[in-house]
Amino acid sequence: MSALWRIINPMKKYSHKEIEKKWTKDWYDKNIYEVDLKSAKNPYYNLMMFPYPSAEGLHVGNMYAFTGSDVFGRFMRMQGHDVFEPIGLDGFGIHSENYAIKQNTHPKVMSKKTEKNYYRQLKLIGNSFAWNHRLETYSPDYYKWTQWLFIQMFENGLAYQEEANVSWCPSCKTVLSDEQVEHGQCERCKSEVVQKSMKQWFFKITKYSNQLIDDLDKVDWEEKIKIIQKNWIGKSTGEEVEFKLSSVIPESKYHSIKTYTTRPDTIEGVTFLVISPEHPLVSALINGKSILNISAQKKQEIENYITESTNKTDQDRIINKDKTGVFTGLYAINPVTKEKIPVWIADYVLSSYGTGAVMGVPFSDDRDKVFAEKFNIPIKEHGIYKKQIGTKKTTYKLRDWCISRQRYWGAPIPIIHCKSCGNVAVPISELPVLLPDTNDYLPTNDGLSPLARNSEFVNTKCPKCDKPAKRETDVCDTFLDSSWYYLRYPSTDNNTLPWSTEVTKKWLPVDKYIGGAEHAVLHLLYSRFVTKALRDFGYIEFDEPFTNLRAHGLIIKDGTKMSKSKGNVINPDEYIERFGADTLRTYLMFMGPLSQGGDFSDNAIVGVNRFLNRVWKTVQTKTKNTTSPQLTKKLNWAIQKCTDNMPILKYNVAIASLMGFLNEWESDESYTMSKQDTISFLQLLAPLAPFITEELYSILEPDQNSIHFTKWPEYNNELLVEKEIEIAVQINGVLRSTIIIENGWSEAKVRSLALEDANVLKHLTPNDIKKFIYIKNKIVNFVI
Ligand code: ANZ
Ligand code: ZN
Repeated sequence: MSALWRIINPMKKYSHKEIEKKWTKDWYDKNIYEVDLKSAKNPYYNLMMFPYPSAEGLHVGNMYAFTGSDVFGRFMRMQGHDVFEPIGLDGFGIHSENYAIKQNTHPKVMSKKTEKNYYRQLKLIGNSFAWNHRLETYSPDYYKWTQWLFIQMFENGLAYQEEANVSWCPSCKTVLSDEQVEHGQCERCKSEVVQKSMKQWFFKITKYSNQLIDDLDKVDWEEKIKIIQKNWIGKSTGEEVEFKLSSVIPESKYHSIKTYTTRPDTIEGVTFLVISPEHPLVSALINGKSILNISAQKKQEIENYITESTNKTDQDRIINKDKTGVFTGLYAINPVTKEKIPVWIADYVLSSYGTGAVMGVPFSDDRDKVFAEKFNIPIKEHGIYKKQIGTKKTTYKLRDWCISRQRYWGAPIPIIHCKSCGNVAVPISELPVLLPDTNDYLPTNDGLSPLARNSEFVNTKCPKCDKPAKRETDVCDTFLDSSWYYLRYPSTDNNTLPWSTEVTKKWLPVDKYIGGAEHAVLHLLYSRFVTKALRDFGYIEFDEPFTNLRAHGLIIKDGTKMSKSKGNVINPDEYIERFGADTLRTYLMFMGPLSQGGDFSDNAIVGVNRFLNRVWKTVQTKTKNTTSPQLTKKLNWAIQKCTDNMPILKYNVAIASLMGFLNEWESDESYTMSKQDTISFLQLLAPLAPFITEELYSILEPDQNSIHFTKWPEYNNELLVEKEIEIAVQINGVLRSTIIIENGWSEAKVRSLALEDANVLKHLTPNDIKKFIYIKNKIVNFVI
């Protein structure tokens, strides 16, 4: 930089407010982050999991995920990709509606408020979003296509209505899908759910059980998420083994009971059978006339037991340690030992799994053992039976996706019930079926959606026969809204189709997906299913929506996960106001690898702010005509560190190297950098701190465009001679940080670097140090 420039422009103080405002405006005025979706040569679809904020706004934990995804997108852009980074709002559903109800505000009004605040906050953090493509799931332009998707499922035989045992949340006053029940509680409100038999809409996700397991091999996902999903689908291979009843039930078709077992070799140890309370044989027993001579007392006993167990959730029934049950009075014959064995009803056997009947082997199976011991059933040692006795069978734990909700705030299910034609889909040309604008939206306990009270909505004509008919009044599960949004983003301008063929071919599947691991069996499973179904219907050509998935860690505050329910949320607005988005972003990314999350602390953010202030000053005062030879190697080292660690989301290591470099640059008054080298340094920092780097770049290169579209610097392998080492820093034996040192550094140098580390300073003040232990090139431990 010429001395002349310095004279004309005396250095100003680093004013994050001024800079961030200026560049936000500049970027959006020029639309620099909008990609030309049709002509882009090197498309890269960088997506963050769909946010569902409430009107309270985003907290720092949310910002952490958004920033993590954006830093990656910015890095890829500087690698020469045309990065498409869309954003939108998942605002239909119980989470938004519950909040609106709590605030006594109509969900529609509340959602407008949420939307405004949410986009305002998102603009502040400087993500390179393609704002022109944003979408909101409650907008009729969007849910029209959600309804279209429902109809595709219906017409292709993947959506059906059936009376079934489902989980009901008494607080949300709606049914839930299996995936929304966690440890017997509603995923949203944490109330205990109850079981109810209700007529509901289901999607046949079970048709894809096998593919959903096998295709996990095709995607680059974290192993931990793949395992959770595989276990949820729960593939099991075994045999169906039939047991004849010792006396035939004349009036029923039941001459035998079919069990499902993964251990047919234990057949010699079977001393009883158990059927689930929902097994059809049970109702035959209670309702049949001349069935054996079952006493009225026995019947009553059985009926009581059924009532007792229908209130329990499946999860309760499996984990319940105290086994309960009732003897039926029936006996069956063990086909191998020919022994007569009692048939029991017990709810630790689930009706929805296998055949709903189990052969009891108390000698080998723990559950059976507990049961046999409680009810004095013999426990028989057995050998290994080698011959095949049953028929081979594969079963899955996964059940069909219950999609209907008895709530207001969702996309109405586009079905019309006609007395003569049955269930008829609303014609596509009549979509969307608009959610009526009404003040009568509160959920009730009667199992009906509030829409059922709206006769204007309910009464319609059958599209087939034109006779009076009634609309379906349940709405779609919010997870249906989010199961396909990534398909819509590149095509938000298409009014006639949910997505355009060419653009979809070019941009999908999503290249990088970053989000929370808590959706392993919810959103991530549903989206995969929907994608496979749409491929089979012929609408898309790929069968996995997310090629590469990485989960981010959680932000901890005061020892627990930052969340609204814990009451420990930090509003990013204050920090952005005080320190700027660049500082907040860089600080969040410095806490640790993105996969690990971190512990939020005020002291540490101050340290990062100081770093950016030093960047501001040093870049402007020490950029001259040439680079001091002492800095060349160090800069090369920082380029290598950033280049290698950005793609694996270890931004913390990248930042540590930039801090290391800056230390070196400042360490001697005479050290200077050439303009080109300073720009390289700024480029490395650009994805993390997009505003300050843009400002400094514009000072150095007033005639150039944005730094964010420059080509990432390259490092020279030959200069990487000095080996640098990552070492752990402990305080009282607890890992607090990682620093990068160079081979051969003195103990004193290592110690002083460790004491500059923000994460270390969070946990000690130098005066507290009692002892310093350094194991060369491995570990630093401060005893305090
Ligand atoms: C006899 C036996 C002996 C079993 C033994 C296991 C061990 P996975 O592996 O999860 O598929 N089972 C079958 N249907 C059931 C149902 N509807 N509800 C509850 N339990 C059921 O488990 C299959 C095993 O779980 C089956 O194999 C059956 O018990 C039980 F030493 O049969 B086994
Ligand atoms: Zn009709």
